Amino acid sequence: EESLPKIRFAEVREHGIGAKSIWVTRGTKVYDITDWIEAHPGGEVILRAAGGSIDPYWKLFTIHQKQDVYDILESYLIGVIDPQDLVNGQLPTDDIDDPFQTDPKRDTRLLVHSNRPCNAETPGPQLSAFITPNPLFYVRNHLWVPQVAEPEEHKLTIELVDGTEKIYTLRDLRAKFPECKIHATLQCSGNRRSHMSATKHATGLQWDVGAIGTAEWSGVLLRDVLADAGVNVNPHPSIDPEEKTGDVVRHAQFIGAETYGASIPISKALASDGDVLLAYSMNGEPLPRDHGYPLRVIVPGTVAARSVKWLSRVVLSPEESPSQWQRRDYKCFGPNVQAAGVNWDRGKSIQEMPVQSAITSLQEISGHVPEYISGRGRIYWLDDDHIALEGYAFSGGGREIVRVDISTDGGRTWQQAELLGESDGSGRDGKGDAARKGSKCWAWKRWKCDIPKMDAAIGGEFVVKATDESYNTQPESYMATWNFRGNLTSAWQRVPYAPTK
Ligand code: MTE
Ligand code: MO
Repeated sequence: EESLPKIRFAEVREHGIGAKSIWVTRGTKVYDITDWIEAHPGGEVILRAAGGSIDPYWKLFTIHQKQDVYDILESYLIGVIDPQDLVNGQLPTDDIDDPFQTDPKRDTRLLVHSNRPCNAETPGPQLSAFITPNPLFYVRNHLWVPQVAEPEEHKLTIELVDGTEKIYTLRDLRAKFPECKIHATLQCSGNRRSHMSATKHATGLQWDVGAIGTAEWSGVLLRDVLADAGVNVNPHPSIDPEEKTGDVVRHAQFIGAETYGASIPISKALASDGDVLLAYSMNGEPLPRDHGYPLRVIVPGTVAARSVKWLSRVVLSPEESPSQWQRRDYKCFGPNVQAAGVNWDRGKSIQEMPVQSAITSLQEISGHVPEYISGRGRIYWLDDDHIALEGYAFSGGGREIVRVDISTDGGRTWQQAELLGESDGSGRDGKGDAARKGSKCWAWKRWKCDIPKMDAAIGGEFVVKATDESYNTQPESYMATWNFRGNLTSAWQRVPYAPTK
């Protein structure tokens, strides 16, 4: 290192985006990554660090084994930062750009799991309405919140399979296509992970019951936009005998402005009852910045990881999105499989979700303040009185929830909860007429269960499970579907209670 050229940090700054050669620093070392970028075109997160330090970005990425990437980076080493620019042997922190510094302020009622990136869930009592209010809707960010200068000029690029591109501004989308509104529930694949983890630890954010929420989304149908861009939306291109190009489109990939990416099968994107939306508003307001302002995809009935926020690009491709979030994180392996040595390619990407249900509040009819429920083994002391349980139930693929069963004795005997709202399959709950007729059930069902005077002399467990219209239901044990990433926790939720103290 002694012999390496000393480079002033100001010179690194001159090698940002648009420069002939792109430099970055890691620690006090300087790398010229121009050739690396040429070999990895498109969406490279490392470009975010061009002309500065990659350190604040580095820990956010797991796509490669980190040691491999360190090794590659070492081959681009060109020098070290001149000691004149170091304080205590390090770059001063104000020289390091903080991508999170322009993140929005958040409602203090959200239960925060991490700040940078922001991951925060809706508290139980706030999950008790059909519509989750925007400021309380859970936030699941893998990276920072990108900034948008002129929202109406925000560009969406559609890349067709032959490589041609069509560009629409948000203004174009509003002007050219009919507006569509749907009620849809978004649920993170990690919702209730902490419950699974209590049995055997699973890595990831330890969400309780609040990584889920429902909103009325408005926007234009992706199907309409693709048709306008020249895609033969009917019949399905992969079975179209007229298909002339060599590459058959099988996936619609989505790329967010901060480089997050994911994809869905083309059949979902094009289905006339798929309702995949390019949404610009949430509950009648412009999308909040945390939820994708100014434009995001809403893929109803599908794991929320595919509803890409800050949407900037749609790529029609024979392949799934190459992102780590498509090819790695959002997959489930068997309970025997460990993280070490896993062959990610052998797992199927999560799309539609299994049946889910949860208790979100427990109230003594005698007038007690409803208390936030945690599934993590917290014990509730009951008076000898009537109890009301409330919660949600939801299934993937637009399958309507048809029944919710409640047990007060750990699962030996059951009674039926009352499903609230309309049950016409539109996803409505009787408020408003926004849902499209004939569309599937994209929203959760709220439920309530009054439990008559019970024998509070002995302790027990409240249990909830739900059944959807295909008679899919939930597994009894967490171990049966345990997976090391803690995805798709769907076992019966159990909330212990004990007799009055
Ligand atoms: N889109 C972008 N661009 N960046 C992200 O980090 N997170 C995904 C999805 N879309 C994400 C994204 C995941 S994993 C989830 S669960 C949902 O957004 C969360 O949406 P919300 O924050 O609006 O609740
Ligand atoms: Mo997620």
